[in-house]
Amino acid sequence: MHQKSLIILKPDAYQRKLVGEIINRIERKGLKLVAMKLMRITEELAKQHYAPHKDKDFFAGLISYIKSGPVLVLVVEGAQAIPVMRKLVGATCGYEAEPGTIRGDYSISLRYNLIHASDSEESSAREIDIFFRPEEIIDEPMFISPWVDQG
Ligand code: FUP
Repeated sequence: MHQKSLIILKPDAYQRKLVGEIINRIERKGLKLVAMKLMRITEELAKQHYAPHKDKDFFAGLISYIKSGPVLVLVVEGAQAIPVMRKLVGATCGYEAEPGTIRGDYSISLRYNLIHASDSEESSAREIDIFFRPEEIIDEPMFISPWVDQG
């Protein structure tokens, strides 16, 4: 199933110059980049994006972290893009994530875990809507598709 996933390369990914490395992994896997925005997340956007966590004890810390510096927000597309991205990203906690995953290779922290990836089709649609207007999502055929996402 063809899906879109909303990805955020968080302030630690930007500061640690891991943006290129992470995008490289996403492209190498076969997913397509269809939107991208380097920005600072405002308090309002942060609260909207993390609304499902609003009652958690880590909410305030999470909001201040995501606002603490520039982030790269992306939409990636491809076959099973949501579960594929979750696998590439690894477990929430950097010190528990498997080596070979983005968090497993580059994070040793629960909060500073480098990257967000949508966890369902419902959250993906909600999150894409927060950060992008429909006309900002690129719809461009990829001529290598038949070699990448058959079956
Ligand atoms: P994930 O889907 O793996 O990004 O993780 P969650 O949606 O469960 O949590 C969102 C973010 O909250 C995580 F990226 C890290 C942060 N978090 C904490 O800071 N403390 C916690 O105990 C759990 C999550």
